[in-house]
Amino acid sequence: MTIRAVTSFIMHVPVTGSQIADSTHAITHWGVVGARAELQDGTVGFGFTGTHAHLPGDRLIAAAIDQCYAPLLEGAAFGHPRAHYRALFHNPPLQWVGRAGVLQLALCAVDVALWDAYAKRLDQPLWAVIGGPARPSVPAYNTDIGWLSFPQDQLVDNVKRAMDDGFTAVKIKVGAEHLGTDLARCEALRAAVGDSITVATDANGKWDLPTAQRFARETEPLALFWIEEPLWYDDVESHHELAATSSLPIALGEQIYNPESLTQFIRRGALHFVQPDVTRIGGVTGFLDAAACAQGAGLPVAAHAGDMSQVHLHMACALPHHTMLEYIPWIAHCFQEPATVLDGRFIRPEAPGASTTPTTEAWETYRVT
Ligand code: 0YR
Ligand code: MG
Repeated sequence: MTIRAVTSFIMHVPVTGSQIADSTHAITHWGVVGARAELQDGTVGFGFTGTHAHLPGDRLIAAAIDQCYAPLLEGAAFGHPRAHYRALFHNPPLQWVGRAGVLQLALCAVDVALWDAYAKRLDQPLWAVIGGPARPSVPAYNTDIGWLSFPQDQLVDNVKRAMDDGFTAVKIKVGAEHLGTDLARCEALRAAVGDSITVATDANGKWDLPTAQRFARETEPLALFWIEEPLWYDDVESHHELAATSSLPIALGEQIYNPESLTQFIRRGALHFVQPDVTRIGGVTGFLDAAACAQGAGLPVAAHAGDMSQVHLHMACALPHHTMLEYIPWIAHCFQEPATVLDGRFIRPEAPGASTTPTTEAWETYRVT
């Protein structure tokens, strides 16, 4: 069985409303930049990375798929996705310009496409191929209600509406221009919804150490579930210092490109909730390695949804130490098997593959070149 063709695609899908913002980014569309891998027997696998729909950057990722990875796969025997990953990652000229950034995002898309094809050929959902199920459904937390661009009243209303829909966990963005704004929003939310709801917070890498320490100290009575990316993404020592001086758990991982970098944070006790993302840390292959590192350290995994949880739902169904999974509904309708939440829980997917096959309609509506 050989790999017949690997080709790139770019889709730009509108976000809820017309624009949303966190502390660092304001976006109008989610970029689904991916690889389509076709095997000799007609099996087609899809995989993608997630971007902020910046077309010049997306074109670089697509070019890396078409020009760097496709030539190494086309005509080759279709093997285990892990073996392909190893060969593509350690290809000497690509390793020189890769390991992170554009090339790594491209490789992630390719890896997921190969896992999708692999699972389809076994006629099993991906969670079964990687050793699941560990659970019949997965608790969801809603991020789409809590953007920093929402005024405080709207934020509180959104969370109440999410609770009416069955969510018992949410994440709100922090990292406003003034810390007082963040504190007021967190206090208002806790006062409005009571103690029963899980409230996580996400600063998207905005703060310095003293600001994060003050946030942690002043929100202590609010029993927040975690602070995500309080500090610059690569700064292990400052996260270590924050962990050592505050009781607020730290979550991070969405900006990390490989399991080894993640392990630096784990070794230093610099995080509590591990948030790898198939779209950045090395596809399904890198994610499974990262999850094993977390398991060895006794830490829970809570995947970041660069894939809007299409693929991560399979990870969460298969891994016993995966905790709640991020819910952002922007691109679910683009796939033949959309990641679906009912009563606050993701339903287990059942179709063969990684739930990454786009519908014909999405393919025709959202593709850009
Ligand atoms: C929007 N989730 C995140 C989005 C999201 C970002 O900029 O990309 O907020 O990926 O941090 O936890
Ligand atoms: Mg985040």
